[in-house]
Amino acid sequence: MPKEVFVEALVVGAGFGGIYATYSLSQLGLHVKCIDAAGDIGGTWYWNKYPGAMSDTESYLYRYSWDKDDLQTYPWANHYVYQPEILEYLRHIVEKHDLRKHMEFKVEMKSATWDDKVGRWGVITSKGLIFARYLVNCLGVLAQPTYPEISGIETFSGRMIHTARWDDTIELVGKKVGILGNGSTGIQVMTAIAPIVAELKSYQRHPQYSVPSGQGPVSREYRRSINSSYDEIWKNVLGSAVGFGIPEVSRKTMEATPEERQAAFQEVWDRGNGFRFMFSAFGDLTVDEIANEEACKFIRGKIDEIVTDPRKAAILKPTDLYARRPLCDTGYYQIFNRENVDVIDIKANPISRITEHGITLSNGEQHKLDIIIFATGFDAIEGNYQPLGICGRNGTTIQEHWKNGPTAYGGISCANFPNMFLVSGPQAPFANFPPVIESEIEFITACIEHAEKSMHDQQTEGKVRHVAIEATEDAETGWSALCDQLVEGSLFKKTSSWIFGANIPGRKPTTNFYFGGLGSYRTWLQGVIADSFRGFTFWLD
Ligand code: NA7
Repeated sequence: MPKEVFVEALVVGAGFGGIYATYSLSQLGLHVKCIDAAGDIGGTWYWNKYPGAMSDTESYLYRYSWDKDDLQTYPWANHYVYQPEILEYLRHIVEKHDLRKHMEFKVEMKSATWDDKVGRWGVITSKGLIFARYLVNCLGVLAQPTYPEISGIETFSGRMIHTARWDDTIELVGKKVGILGNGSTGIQVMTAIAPIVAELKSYQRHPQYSVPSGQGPVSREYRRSINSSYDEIWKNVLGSAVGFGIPEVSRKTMEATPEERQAAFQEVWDRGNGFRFMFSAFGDLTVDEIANEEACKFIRGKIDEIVTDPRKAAILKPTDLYARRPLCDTGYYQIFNRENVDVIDIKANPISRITEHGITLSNGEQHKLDIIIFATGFDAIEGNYQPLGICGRNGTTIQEHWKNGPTAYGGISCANFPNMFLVSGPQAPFANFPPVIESEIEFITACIEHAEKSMHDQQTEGKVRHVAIEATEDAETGWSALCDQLVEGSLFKKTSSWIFGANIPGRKPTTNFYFGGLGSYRTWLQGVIADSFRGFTFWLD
């Protein structure tokens, strides 16, 4: 990369969002550059290459909806796609649409400063300076891994590795492995490695509710039926709340008889998928504690049926609400029937320290380990922006702007950060990410198209040189208040997880998502466009 580069749009990040943003903005005829700190495309799926990494959105939806021809022809073998298949798919899209020419890797954005006088961003990267009229941040939702603070961690003589920084050269066969973290990531990696390691110990803080994913090969007939109804499928997904292609019912749990309830839970358990279990049997599991407890009882019953050792089963059974990101698995509880797999309740018996040879618990028990895996999650959304020096109008930094918690109008734009857009930023819909990302990028493209047109129209009359589009403070505050209001009554608010930033010690939990549903969000976006980009100012100098 030359020391100074001038482009019209800079896309930061080359994952699902960055690839589509690069495509969409280059379709407008803009000079676009896309950079990523990673060595290649993939975003989340570039980094999260731990054993067993799999999307838990069904394969037919874990792709772009806009390439209709590709939807019909691109192969997928199973109901869920594993990480290498997702990377292969994204590479295929990039090659097919000749997007690599816009992309450069191992280029990290360090800071970005808006210059009002020339109407553009000056972005300092690890490889030089890029000037861009538009800055489109596609930094991902879960990109900053978090590590636990445990005394003695630096003394461990074995290998320590975070799942989001996996190294393919790590040798697991026949090793004694300890793992911290049993969220989506932890349960995937444990299920994958249990058969090959000598010992696997899960140091578990909160047990999790998980249901079968329904993974397995797809038949030709199934594929044919999906292909023949793809338009209808996407129409339903884009109009739904969670965007997972599942029925979203309103039936109330306690209005069903105990037998009907059992049958309804059994049906979604058999079909598979975490979101199906949470939203397709009954419509009130996430808002009614009594209903929620019925689902909890059902899953606890399954754990008792699956796990033969009552000690392990007791540790694996959650007692709190079923109100975190719903998990699904390909045989997670089953691995605890293996003699080489154990679960340790570190709430009852905390880790006292990591030593040279392994982990010591508070009761003095010592576990010899060769490898410690951290599946301990991420500093979600905000965490991606905190290390960056993003400075908007009048020297406002993003950290100052978000001192009371991260906000963005429509999840997309911040007041005083002109011509800057966020994809999967704070307060975007809590729904299946690919269709959320597509919706955001299509809206951002519409904003930029409008801004460009306004600028060019005026330029021909010799009136202006620059354009800047940004959310008003009122619009951003209003959106944030709406997000707070929408999450009221949700049981998700009563559990601690990354969804509210509650996994970061010392951070005040905030509403990081719009809980109004994908369909309503898309209707809102269309309304904003129809209403002459309500809530945005177009500043022409
Ligand atoms: P999650 O869902 O944030 O899970 C992190 C796990 O790590 C969870 O089990 C945590 O326990 C555990 N954790 C975190 N810190 C510690 C410490 N200090 N000690 C012990 N255990 C700890 O991250 P994932 O990567 O699994 O999933 C993130 C998202 O990726 C997921 O929701 C999907 O959207 C895809 P806790 O439950 O907090 O007690």
